[in-house]
Amino acid sequence: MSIVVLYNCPGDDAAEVARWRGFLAAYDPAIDFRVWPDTGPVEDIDYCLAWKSEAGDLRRYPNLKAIFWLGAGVDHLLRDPDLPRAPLIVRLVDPGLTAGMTEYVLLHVLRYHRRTPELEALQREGRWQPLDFPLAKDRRVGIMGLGVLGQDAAAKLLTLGLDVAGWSRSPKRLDGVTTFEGDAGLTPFLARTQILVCLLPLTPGTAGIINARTLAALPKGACMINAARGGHVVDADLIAALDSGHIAHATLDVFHREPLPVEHPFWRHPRITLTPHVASQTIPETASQAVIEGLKAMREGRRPANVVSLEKGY
Ligand code: NDP
Ligand code: OXD
Repeated sequence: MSIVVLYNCPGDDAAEVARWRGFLAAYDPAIDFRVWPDTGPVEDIDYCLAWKSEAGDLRRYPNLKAIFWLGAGVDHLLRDPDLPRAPLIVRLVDPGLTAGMTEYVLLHVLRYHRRTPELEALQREGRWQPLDFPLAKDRRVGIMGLGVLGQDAAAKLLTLGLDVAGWSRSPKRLDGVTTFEGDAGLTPFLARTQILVCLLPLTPGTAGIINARTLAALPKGACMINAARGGHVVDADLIAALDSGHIAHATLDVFHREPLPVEHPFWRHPRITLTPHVASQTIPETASQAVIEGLKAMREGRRPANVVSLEKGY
């Protein structure tokens, strides 16, 4: 039976839409692929591919069976007070997205391990001053969030010989990784972490988790990388910790408001490296394969992988 799929990603350009259309047509040429806001009769829509869809829009489709969210983090979607409860929500888990994030984490962890921000500051001053760095085995990296992205980053960091720990909600056993869990595990995890990487989902339990108290629990001179969501960080607390020298440097890819307002102090802080939410990206070539696997499962009456738990919020 043919299906109707609505592509609902406001702001995507025509080339991006054409790539998605092409990949879905290659899977099943009979798919009726519609592009929001040209939905046609709303009762027709079986599945929605969505990213940053307008609040309230997704409840307009009474026969929607699943929402395929074209990103890993569903915080934007779950904030919609009118989100329909009936359709399954499937988040994006795809090798392209994972590889992009792991590249970002490796890039910035190595940058801190090899003290590159300090070398760059010396260059600006025209000073030739070699700096020591420890063996990788003596550099302690800590990843908040040991899910799909955290686990892949941890595995690749281990191949560089770094000392890797991770923190999650439920206990984990991962070869070579020192693991901590739950509220009780947070302080000991932070106490041993020289380079902190945040890869948590944004939920009521993780909002503001990088704050004065948790930053103070890191050793003096620690660096941090936030590639998850801006809502994890209390901005004023981070600036205070950087200004006091307790935190040496921060790399931030995500912000409370995006684009980051021009007047925000992060833009000009000498010890912040800022990137415009590009740690990883949804690339249709690989992401469409994940969506197609989900569509196949639904059409065959199976539960797709990576269904979001509304209870957990991720
Ligand atoms: P997963 O759902 O696979 O993993 C989430 C991890 O966080 C799990 O280990 C989970 O623990 C842990 N966690 C959740 N809540 C808590 C808590 N209260 N305390 C401790 N640990 C907790 O997510 P992904 O790895 O796929 O993605 C992580 C996030 O990365 C996304 O939600 C998104 O916000 C962000 N992201 C950012 C991108 C960017 O370009 N900047 C790109 C892609 C994603 P447990 O294992 O016990 O459930
Ligand atoms: C995501 C993102 O959640 O790109 O996938 O931020």
